[in-house]
Amino acid sequence: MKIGIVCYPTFGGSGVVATELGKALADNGHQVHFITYRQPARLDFFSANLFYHEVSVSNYPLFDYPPYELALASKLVDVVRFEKLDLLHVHYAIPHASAAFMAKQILATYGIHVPVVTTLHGTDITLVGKDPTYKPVVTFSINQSDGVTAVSENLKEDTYKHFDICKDIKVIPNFIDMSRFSLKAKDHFKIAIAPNNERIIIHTSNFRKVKRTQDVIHIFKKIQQEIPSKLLMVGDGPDRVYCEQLCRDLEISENVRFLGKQDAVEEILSVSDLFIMPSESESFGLAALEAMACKVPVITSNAGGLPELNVNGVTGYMDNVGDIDAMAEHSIYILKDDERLAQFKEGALKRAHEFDLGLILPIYEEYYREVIDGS
Ligand code: GMT
Repeated sequence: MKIGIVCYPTFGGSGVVATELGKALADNGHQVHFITYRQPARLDFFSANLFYHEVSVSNYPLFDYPPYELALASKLVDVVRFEKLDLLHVHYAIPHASAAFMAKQILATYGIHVPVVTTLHGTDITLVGKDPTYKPVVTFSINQSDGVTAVSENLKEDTYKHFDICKDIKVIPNFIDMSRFSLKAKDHFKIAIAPNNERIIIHTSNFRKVKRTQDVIHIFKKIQQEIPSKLLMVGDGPDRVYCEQLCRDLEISENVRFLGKQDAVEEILSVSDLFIMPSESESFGLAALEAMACKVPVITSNAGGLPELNVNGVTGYMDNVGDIDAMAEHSIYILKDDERLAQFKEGALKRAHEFDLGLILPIYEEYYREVIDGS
């Protein structure tokens, strides 16, 4: 198949899923065309089946807001016509689904039909999408898509709850490339971070409000009162500065390292003992799956789709959003005993295998064929 992929080319979960999916499809012999405003992170190598088309938005003094959606729609028309794409797969509804709809209408005037699959990732539904500013367009463009997928049952339910949707939504969970995300021998990292064999706790995110990153700091404060430990905060975003200040206020700065955005996150996960994700809302929790694939148990909130990933008492624990005490207690319980920690590590890894790329890729391929045949 010749597939066009539209996504945010950033470190965000939807961009990571789109890029990894595109790479895997290309490895499987499909021709994959990424159409976005920047070369996606993790797509910095040559592959015969991978193509990148940049959307450039020309500015004009009249525009306070350059019209990206129009530039994207025009680019989609151009790429579909000249590359003869069989299907467009857009990740994150806003504004990709409506740009694809517009492109589809324009292509019809050339007698070209291209089916569109929209994948809902999370905040495009739970936060931004249901805002009245965007809701009518999001509803319309989901209903106009030829295929719609969501990354968890919970996100599917939320979509039906908050929008007037007449389409079937197929759940295809996030996946993990186990050959990349696996335990790496990085003992020298461990010695540098935890010279006295302290436990290493990790959080990775984009430090947005929805991630409740300050909860991570409060949980860690309680853990390190009981267990010698270090905290690694990976990623960057608006709340990082508040987290740094909080560490100073709680006088724990010497045990916390802010590492910023990291390409090889699997190497840092490989030396970690526990991952913390206290999110307010999380449609799936790809970062937690990445941790589990590196044999790291997870303490998460029970928000959104997290119960579809984290198995209480096996891969880690889930607690109510904001319940810092319970999250700290469960962390201490896992970390206190070497044998118990080893058991949770095995549990996390075993569960991660259930989301192996090799299992999920054929589901996407079959769904594409179904949509192409039915449209
Ligand atoms: O909010 C983020 O972390 C980024 C966001 C995105 O759409 O880029 O991630 C969402 O999509 C991921 C991939 O499908 C999911 O694993 C995340 O759970 C989801 N984030 C939220 O729902 C907050």
